[in-house]
Amino acid sequence: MAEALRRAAQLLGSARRVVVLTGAGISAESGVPTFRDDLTGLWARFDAQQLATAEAFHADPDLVWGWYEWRRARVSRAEPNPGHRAIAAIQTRVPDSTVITQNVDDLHERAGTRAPIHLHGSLFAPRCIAAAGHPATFEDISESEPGQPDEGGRVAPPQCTSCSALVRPGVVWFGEALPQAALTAAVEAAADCDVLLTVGTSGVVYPAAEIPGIAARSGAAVIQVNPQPTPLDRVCAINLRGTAAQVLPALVAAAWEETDEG
Ligand code: BJW
Repeated sequence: MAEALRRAAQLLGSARRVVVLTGAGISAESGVPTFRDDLTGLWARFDAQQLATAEAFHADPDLVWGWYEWRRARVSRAEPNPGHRAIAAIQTRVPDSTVITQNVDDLHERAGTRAPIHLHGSLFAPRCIAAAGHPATFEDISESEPGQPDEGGRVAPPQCTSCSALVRPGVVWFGEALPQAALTAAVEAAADCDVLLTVGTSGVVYPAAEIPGIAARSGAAVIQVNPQPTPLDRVCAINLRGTAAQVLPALVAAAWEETDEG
């Protein structure tokens, strides 16, 4: 690990364009459950097909909206961890860097990252189901309600005040297109970077999972931070097996200590 960290730090410290791609693992140490990890994963307790699809929302809007309200409340109480802060520090050190996240939380922003690209939308940007991309105008009563939504509790979604249609979570469900501008910007950044750092993603959900391969085929060094092996291992020049909050601060410290000394 020490030698792999040193090599990764050399690559990062000398890069002029860096892309960081994150998944649920970056927020795990902030107390936000991942999707697929045993025991802690959100989908160990809930059936994804039951909750994270447009079909599920149409079949049972209260159940699905309640699940997202529970997650929104949980994320609001969470704080960025040292991994999020190390990524913000990379952006400070390398101004021409891009942070791409599959996460629907706002922990990168709260750690100081400028304009992360959200490939899968946001828990904080609900929209009206009537028209794609139409932001919802609705009275958000959840902040004024006593208590927090329960895990698995049902909450009726609000209605759009301008057209009366139901309001839905502003996230990308399976079978839905990713926001085109976000995906284009992510692919362009990956094709034009020196180093791509992939952190805390299982690499099984497409098209996000293609992004490290795009960078590798364009000549970038791909570095992965994940305690577990993933299908992305084969496109990675370096695999750092550890958690984001442990590995990333050490990587950033080593990257710029070496550059400053050299
Ligand atoms: C740590 C750690 C620590 C733990 N530190 N690490 C090509 C091939 C096959 C299938 C497809 C394909 N292209 C498209 C598809 C279909 C589908 C897909 O990918 N299916 C596969 C699952 C088979 N993709 C889609 O449907 C996408 N849409 C699409 O392609 O549309 C096409 C279209 C075009 C035009 C018109 C219409 C359609 C949409 C995908 C949307 C994904 N949405 C979700 C839910 C978002 C809402 C919500 O939050 O509820 O996004 S699914 C879920 O998975 C969520 C995540 O962003 C995403 C990725 O998960 P992630 O982040 O990797 O988390 P985990 O839990 O899987 O992994 C955590 C990792 O962290 C693990 O590796 C741990 O080891 C690690 N870890 N602790 C560091 N402390």
